[in-house]
Amino acid sequence: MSETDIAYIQGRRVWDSRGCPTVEADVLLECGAVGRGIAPAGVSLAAAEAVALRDGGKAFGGLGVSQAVEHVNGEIAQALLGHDALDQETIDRRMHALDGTPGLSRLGANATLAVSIAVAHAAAAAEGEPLYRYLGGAEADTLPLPQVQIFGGGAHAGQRIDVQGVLVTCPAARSFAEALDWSAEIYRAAGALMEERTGPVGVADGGGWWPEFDSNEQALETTVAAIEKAGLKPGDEVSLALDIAASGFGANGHYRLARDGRELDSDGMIRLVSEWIAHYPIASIEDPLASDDAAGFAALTREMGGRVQVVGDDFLAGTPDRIRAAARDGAANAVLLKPDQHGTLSETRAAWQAARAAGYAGIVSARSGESEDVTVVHLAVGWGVGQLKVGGFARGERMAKWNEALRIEGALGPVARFAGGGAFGRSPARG
Ligand code: 2PG
Ligand code: MG
Repeated sequence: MSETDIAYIQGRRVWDSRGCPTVEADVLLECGAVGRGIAPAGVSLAAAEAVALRDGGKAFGGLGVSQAVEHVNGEIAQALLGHDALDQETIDRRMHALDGTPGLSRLGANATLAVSIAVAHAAAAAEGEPLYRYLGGAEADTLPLPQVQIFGGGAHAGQRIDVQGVLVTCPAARSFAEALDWSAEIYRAAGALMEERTGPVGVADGGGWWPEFDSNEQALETTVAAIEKAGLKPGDEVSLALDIAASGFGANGHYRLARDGRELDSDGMIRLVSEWIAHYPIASIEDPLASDDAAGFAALTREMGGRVQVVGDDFLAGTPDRIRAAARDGAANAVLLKPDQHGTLSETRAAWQAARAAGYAGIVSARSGESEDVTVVHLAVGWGVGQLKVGGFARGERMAKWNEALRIEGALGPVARFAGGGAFGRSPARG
């Protein structure tokens, strides 16, 4: 028996930022070190994602997690007790083998992810290191470029506008802290602009302001106005990053914009996004086409990928096979990494390795349903991913993560670097 063997695992039901049930796991090691993980939950479900286990039935809209929690306390605990927490890969593989399905649907990816995260934290605690250092060693010195949501939209805001998130990113800032200072001023300015226009304004699921707009373009214009109102220069200092999440309003080459009733085919969607890129200081576009539109992704990336980062979220589902296939077609140049799409940290890391090998940039992302768990920040720094997206500049589950990144920057002190604009994905220039 070793000091870092798992001695005890405790699962329980806790609640996420939307008030929905989710799975928490605590892992205790023989040496007394403990770690905790909480599974997040999103709404944009890519076909290839790992599957969270929900109880169904009437209670909590069918979103209960009692079976997933039972699996943590039963089968998973039994299979992992006595195993070395320092060997994350073996532990994650064991959970997969125990589950027996490709998407972890039997045990629940919410159960396995909570345990996987808890194991990593317990192992780091046993080593006496913060998680980012445990994962990345002394090389883990780079704070990611943040994408901060100014307006929510799409499924995070009752489809009030089609675009799921209008975000800002500050590549010209000199540090992570400065990028957050700028984002905070822009967020405040956007709130003041909305208050002038429509009176008191609420926030959407990801912490961005509620998008009380008549068109997607108004949201983009207001964000540019907020950057200026904050005394910053759109384009030079601050750029827009859009999560279009086009699978929310399109499939089979057909897109329907709910706001203005426009119906577009894939080419029309590419034209619309290209116009936005021409008119607004956009540096990054995520899921500009539906996840089934690989040809559209390739065409848009050929056209625009030298100028902007083209991010595959639902399109790539963070899976190595899809990343490699997309890279062969030249579709997208960056991948969003959401640990719950994989169900274990080892698979999330494998996805990032596949992305890097294919020349893609990466963005570690929280989900729209979140908690006080700050693990994603440590993954971004520990794996040197370069970009981080955890939502807006409000709500505790968002601020917990921004604040954790500030703590890491402070702890690194003079050796801390800031990824800045070098973190963006770019396709090779054509011709
Ligand atoms: C996304 C995420 C985070 P969700 O699409 O990038 O904003 O949304 O977690 O709802 O899938
Ligand atoms: Mg997305």
